[in-house]
Amino acid sequence: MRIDIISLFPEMFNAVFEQSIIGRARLSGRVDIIVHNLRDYTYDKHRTVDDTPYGGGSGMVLMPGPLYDAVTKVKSLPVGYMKEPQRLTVFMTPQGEPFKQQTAKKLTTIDQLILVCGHYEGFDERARMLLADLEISIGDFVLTGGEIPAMAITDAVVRLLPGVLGDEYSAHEESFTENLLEYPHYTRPRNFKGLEVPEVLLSGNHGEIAKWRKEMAKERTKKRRPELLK
Ligand code: 4H7
Repeated sequence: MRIDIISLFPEMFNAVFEQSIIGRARLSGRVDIIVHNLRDYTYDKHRTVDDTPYGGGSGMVLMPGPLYDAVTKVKSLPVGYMKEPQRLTVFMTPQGEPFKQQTAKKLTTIDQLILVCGHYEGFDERARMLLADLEISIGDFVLTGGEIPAMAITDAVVRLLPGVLGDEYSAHEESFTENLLEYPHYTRPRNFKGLEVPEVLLSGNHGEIAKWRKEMAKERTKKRRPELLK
C-alpha cells in the first residue's frame, strides 16, 4: 500500500512515522508513506496557499489551485508496478464521516490513499467538491490542522496491513471488531501498592482466564460505552 499525505507542515510527520511499528512497516516495504509540501504547488513568489474568504469573516481559506495541482500530481504517481491502482483521496475535516475501526479496515483495501490536511479556516469548497472522494473526522473536536487526523488514520490502517503486527498481537485485533472494550491487563509485580493481580490470572487455567477476560470486557463496555453493545 502507498499513502501520500499533502500538508503545509510536512516535518510534523517525520518523528511519528519513523518510530515503532509504522517505522518498521516502512522499512520492510509493507507500506510506502510519502509526505508532500502543499507549498511546492504554489505559483507566486510568496508561495501563497491561502486567501481571505469571500463574503467576509475572520481567518483565511486554503485556495483551490495549489490543492488541485498537488492532488492531481500525486494521483499521477505510480503505485508499484500496478496498471490501474485503486486511489482514494480523503480530506481531513471536522465535518467528515466519523472514523471507526471499520473505516480503517475498509481503507486497507486501497492501493493509494491520499490524505489531504487542511489548515486556517479550511478548504475552498470547490477543492473539496473536485478532489475529495471522502471526508473523515476523527472525532467531535476542533484541531488547528488535519495533520494529527492524518497520522491517526495512517497508524490505524498500517497496523492492519498483512505482516505488520506479530501474530501474538494480531489475534488481539478482536477488541473493537467485536464491539467490546479491552479487558484489564496485569504484569509483575503480583502486589503493587497493596493491589493484587486477580487470582484467576495466576491459575494457569486458560479456559477460566478467557471467560474472565470476556466478562470483564463486557462489564467495562456496559459501564463506559453502553452504546457499543447495541
Ligand atoms: C478542514 C476544514 C479535522 C480541516 C477545517 C481537522 C478537527 C478534525 C480543518 C479545519 C480539523 C477532526 C481549521 C476547522 C481550524 C476549525 C479552527 C483542520 N479539526 N479547521 N478551525 N475532528 N482542523 O477530524
